[in-house]
Amino acid sequence: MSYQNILYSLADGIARITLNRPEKLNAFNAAMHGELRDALIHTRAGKARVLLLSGAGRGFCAGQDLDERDLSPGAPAPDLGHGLEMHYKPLVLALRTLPMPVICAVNGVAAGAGASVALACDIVLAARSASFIQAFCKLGLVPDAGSTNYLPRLIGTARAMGLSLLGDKLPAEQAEQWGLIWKCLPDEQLMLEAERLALHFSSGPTKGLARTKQAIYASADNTLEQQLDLECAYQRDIGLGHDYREGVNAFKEKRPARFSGD
Ligand code: LHQ
Repeated sequence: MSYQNILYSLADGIARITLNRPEKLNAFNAAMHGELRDALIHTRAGKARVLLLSGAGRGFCAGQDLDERDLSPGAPAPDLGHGLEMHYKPLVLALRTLPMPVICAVNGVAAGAGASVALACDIVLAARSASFIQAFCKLGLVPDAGSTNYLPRLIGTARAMGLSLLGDKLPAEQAEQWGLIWKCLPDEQLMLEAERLALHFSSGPTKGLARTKQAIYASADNTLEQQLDLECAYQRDIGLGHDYREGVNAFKEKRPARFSGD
């Protein structure tokens, strides 16, 4: 597979996607969206057990490529909703529903929809020099690609509102302190830790981990009773598979488990 706007590989259960337009801080254009869609389909259909997403160069992603649209006087009014429907909504849903852990290594600034896409991932690591910017308000826009869902849930209304209405830069260290991301790491350790986690998940109980992320995301909309029912259904399903049996037997035999992912 050869792509122009991303780097992609799938080996030993680890799928890696690197946004690769470093001269534009990896801003999304239509071509990159097409390639991401294709790579995610391949990841889902292939033998991947974890996905690692990161960016090339000094930025993670500066959001929508602002050069892609002609907004000069006289140019036709754009339908921004169409772009969201066509590109961002499928991307966010593909990441959220991928049946495996998705790690995001935020190597530099994540702005606008770039921040949203990072926060759509299951485990977000960030370099100490990275930052998150809800840049939308600077363009007169509403936060999109899921930001209005993630931010209040992760950090509460007051902080979500402040970040979204002001567009201030949130340094990675503060993002970790606020609970927006999993971990902030020294720059030189970011990819080492991301790769360590990817390796860990590549031999993990993938089906159980996929159900775990599904259950946690579903909890935002469910009552306690609905969530108890969901846990019951998922656990019943998982209990029929190989990995539960292997996990318990490995525990009893005092050896590391050899999970197959089923
Ligand atoms: C860029 C971009 C960029 C193009 C940096 N596009 N070139 C929107 C509309 C439609 C529908 C769907 O949804 C959305 C969602 C959104 O994502 S809206 C938000 C769009 N993003 C932004 O508003 C962020 C714009 N970028 C910035 O504010 C800065 O570049 C940040 C704060 C990210 C980084 O600042 P610096 O580190 O100072 O870098 P820089 O500004 O010098 O950027 C480096 C280059 O990248 C530069 O090009 P140049 O040729 O001058 O070296 C920028 O023009 C280019 N670039 N972001 N989004």
